[in-house]
Amino acid sequence: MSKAIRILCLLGLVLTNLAACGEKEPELAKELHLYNWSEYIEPQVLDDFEQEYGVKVVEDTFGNNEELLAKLQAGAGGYDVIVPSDYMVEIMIEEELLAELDHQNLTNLSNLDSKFSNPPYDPDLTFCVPYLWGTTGIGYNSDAFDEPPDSWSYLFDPDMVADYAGRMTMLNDVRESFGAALKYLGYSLNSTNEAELFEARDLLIQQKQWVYAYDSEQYEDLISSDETVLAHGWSGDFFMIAGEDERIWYAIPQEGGTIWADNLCIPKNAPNKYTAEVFINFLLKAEVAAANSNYTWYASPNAAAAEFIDQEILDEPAIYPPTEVLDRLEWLQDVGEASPLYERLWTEVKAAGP
Ligand code: N2P
Repeated sequence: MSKAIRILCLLGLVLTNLAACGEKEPELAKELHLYNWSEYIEPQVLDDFEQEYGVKVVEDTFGNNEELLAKLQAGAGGYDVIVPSDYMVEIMIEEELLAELDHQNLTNLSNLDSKFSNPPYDPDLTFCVPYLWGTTGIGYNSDAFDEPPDSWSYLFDPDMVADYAGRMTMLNDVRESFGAALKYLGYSLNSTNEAELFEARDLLIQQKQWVYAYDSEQYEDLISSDETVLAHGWSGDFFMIAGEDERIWYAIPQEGGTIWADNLCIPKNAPNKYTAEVFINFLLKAEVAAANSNYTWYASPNAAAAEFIDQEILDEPAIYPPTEVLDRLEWLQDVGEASPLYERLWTEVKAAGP
C-alpha cells in the first residue's frame, strides 16, 4: 500500500475502496457454475481463467431463454453466471431474479462500446453486462439454392417449401419462431394482438408438415450432415460451421428479423457472487472478448476487442450489418401480459398433428 493511500485511509477518505485500504478481498470460490447457450464460449478462455485464478468453470447449457427462466423460477440454485437475452433480462429484473452488480469489481466495463453501456432493458448495466450480439435469420446449404434464401417466404410459402419439404428446421424457441411467422405476415415480432398471434399460430401449424425438427442446438450440424438444407437460426452458429463446411452460409431476411444481445448476469441466489464478477470482468478484457467472438462468430459489444477480432469477422456484413440492414431489424421485447398467450399458442403448435 502506498504511503499516500495509507494516509487517505487513515483519514477515512477512501471508505468506498476497502480493498485499497488493506481490507481483505473476498475469497475466490474453487468452482464457478456457468449456465450458457451451447457452443457459446471459447474453451481456451475457460482454461485461461482457471490458470490465472485457480477457479474451475463448470458449464451447463440451455436451448432458449424460457428454459433458463423456468430453471430460475423453480429456484434452481447453483448457477453463478447466466446468459439471458435482452428481453429476458427485462423479465428477470422485473421478477427480482438477478443480483445487482458491484461495478467496482468490473474495472473492464470501460472496454464496452458506448452503444451498449446503457441498454433500455437494463439501464446503466445495473444487473448485467452485454456479452455477444447477433441476428436471427436463415442458414442454408448453398448447393441446394440458386440464390441465397433471404426471405421468410423460404420458411412459410408452400410453393417454395415444396422443394425441400421435411428438410428444414425451426428454432425451438417460442419468441423466435413466432417472430419469424409474424414478420412473414407483415406484423411486428413483438405483437400482442390476439388476431395476429392466432394467424401466426395457424401459419406455424401449416408449416409443421415440412419441419424436420424444432431445434436450437444442432441445426447447423443437421445441414452439414445433409439431413436438412435450410434452418431458422442464429447467425454465428452457421458461420462457425462454415469453417468446416463451406457449403453453409447465412442470410438475413429482407423483411427484417431479430437483432439481439446476450448478457452476463448473476442470479440473486448465486453461491459465488464475487467470483462471478471476477469472471465477468475477465470476459470483458479486450483479448478475451475477441477470443470469444473469433470462436463463436458473433459480434462483440466490446470496442477494445476490435483490434484482436479476425478481420474476416469484422468485414462480414451478415455479422456486423450495415445501417440499412440494421434499420430493418427489430429487438424482441417483453410482451408482458401476452406472454402466457404466446406460451399457450406455442404449445398448440407443438401438439398439432404432423
Ligand atoms: C449460440 C446461440 C446464440 C444465442 N449457439 C442466441 N441468443
